[in-house]
Amino acid sequence: MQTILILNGPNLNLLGKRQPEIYGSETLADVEARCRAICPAGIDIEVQQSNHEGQIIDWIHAARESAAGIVINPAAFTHTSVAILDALNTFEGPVIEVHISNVHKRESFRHHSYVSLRADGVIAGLGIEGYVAATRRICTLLASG
Ligand code: DHK
Repeated sequence: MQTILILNGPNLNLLGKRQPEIYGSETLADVEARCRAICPAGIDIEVQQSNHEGQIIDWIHAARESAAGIVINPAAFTHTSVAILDALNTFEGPVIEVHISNVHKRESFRHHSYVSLRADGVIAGLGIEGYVAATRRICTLLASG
């Protein structure tokens, strides 16, 4: 069994309740159910969320041993965290960066991403369907070896 780690940064524990006009009304539990539903046999997902940068870094380090790919929505850490970029650079599998909203249509401070320097793909503005697209892409990459 291979695992895809789906990591979420600060405030995404409130997904579904927080600014639904921007982030929608579905929750992280919905993200988990939708992503698991499209995984073929032999691939499972693990969804994690933290409001703490160090915890996210620790999960990325653990993923070096336990995960085949990472889907990451670093939320606000996208725009600030060299440390999360450095952690992702220690991970050898595919990494897809997801933003629920179209960050390029929003404030200019959201236009820059440190994580994009490592990501193999970047998805923005598809709502939580972005997680599903990212998970599908990682499944494809894992299947192609
Ligand atoms: C989520 C956040 O919390 C913001 O800080 C980012 C991202 C955008 C999203 O669209 O998923 O700027």
